[in-house]
Amino acid sequence: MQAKRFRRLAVIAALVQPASARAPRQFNYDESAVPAYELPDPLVCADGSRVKDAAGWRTRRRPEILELFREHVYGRAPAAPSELRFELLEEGEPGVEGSAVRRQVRIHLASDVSLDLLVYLPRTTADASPAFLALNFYGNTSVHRDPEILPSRSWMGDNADLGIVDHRATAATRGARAHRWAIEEIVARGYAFCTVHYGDIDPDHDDGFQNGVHGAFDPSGEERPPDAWGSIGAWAFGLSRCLDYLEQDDDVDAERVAVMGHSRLGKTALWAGARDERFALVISNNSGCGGAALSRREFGETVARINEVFPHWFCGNFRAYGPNVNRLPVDQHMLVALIAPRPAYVASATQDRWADPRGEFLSAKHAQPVYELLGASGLPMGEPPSPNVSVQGTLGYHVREGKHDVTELDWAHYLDFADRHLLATPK
Ligand code: GTR
Repeated sequence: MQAKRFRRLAVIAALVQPASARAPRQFNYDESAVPAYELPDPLVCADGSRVKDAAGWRTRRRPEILELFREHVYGRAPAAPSELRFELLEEGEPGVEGSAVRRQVRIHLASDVSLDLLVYLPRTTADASPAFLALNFYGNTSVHRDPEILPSRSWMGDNADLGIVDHRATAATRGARAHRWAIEEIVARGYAFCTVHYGDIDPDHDDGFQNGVHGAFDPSGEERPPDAWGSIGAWAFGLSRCLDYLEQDDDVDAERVAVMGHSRLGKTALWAGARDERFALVISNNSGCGGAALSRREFGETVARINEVFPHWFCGNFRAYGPNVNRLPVDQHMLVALIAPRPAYVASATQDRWADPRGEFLSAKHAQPVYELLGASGLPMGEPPSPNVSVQGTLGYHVREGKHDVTELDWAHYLDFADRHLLATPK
């Protein structure tokens, strides 16, 4: 009787929980239950021929894979806007130890869409510094307590803990996510740190693509094609516009910019690096499904579920693969392969099983044949390393102990990886 009552209570509790908290229980977390799958070969073209050299990869297979991701996963983004304009909002002595200058720049994309880029420059004797560029979830003010950071003007996800109500930042958001950003360490190691609030580019909700860059650049009055860009495509487009700015900022070496992102913004960093070859290095932190995790493993979050809960992240065509992921002409190892031979780092967390740590490792591993074809090393390990240990070749990987987050340990590995690849070949 008692057991029955508890069961009923559990059912009621499950029903009142939001879908996001409830759903994972129906998902597979058992390695032995991962279905058998065959990955598309990143080196075999659609016509069945195998590319045998770097030229074949560059001219045939790479464009083909990029096109497959555009058509079936992230959608097509427009070209850089002709109206792009940069406005210096503020420059001053930063409240960040070890940084020489804080610069805040408004990047105007269209008459009513602009991004506020926050830049901390390191103290350095070099003419131009390598940089980390990352999108943030809760506005530039959330990344550090520096009182001069300008508050975000755009949509952000409600978060009672951070004092965000009605999608607007309040004083409470200042520094609220500082633990995720090792800014002092980044500038101490000679890198500029650059960040933009992702809501400046496109609000993260299923709004029919009326606002943000979609509202500004999509043809009006036309039905959306099934390969139109979703929000990940939009955020990646925004990162490229930040790089457009950095290209003309003399204090930053735009040929040595690492793009980094966490979670949905890790998916975005991978897609940004795949489509824009100006990014010198790419870091995916706990990006999971639609990011570094192999879709065909269906471990943790699945393609069906991500399309159901976040229909605006991808293009319409991606939805068709939920019920049959094996029909996808790509898997996510090919997204990592698109970054080759540039360095790419994938990181997981032991408790972040929703993001499938093993599937994230395998994506990097299965991108290796492309790196090797291009004369770069891959990942110097066949199996995931012990927790917290970083393995680094031209591909890097670690699985941090703990939950879905970004920590100092993650940054320590990213900085070592960046030092190895971006500082070894200064301009
Ligand atoms: C989850 C989603 C993941 C991940 C995460 C995040 O709800 O299922 O794919 O992107 O959100 O971005 O925080």
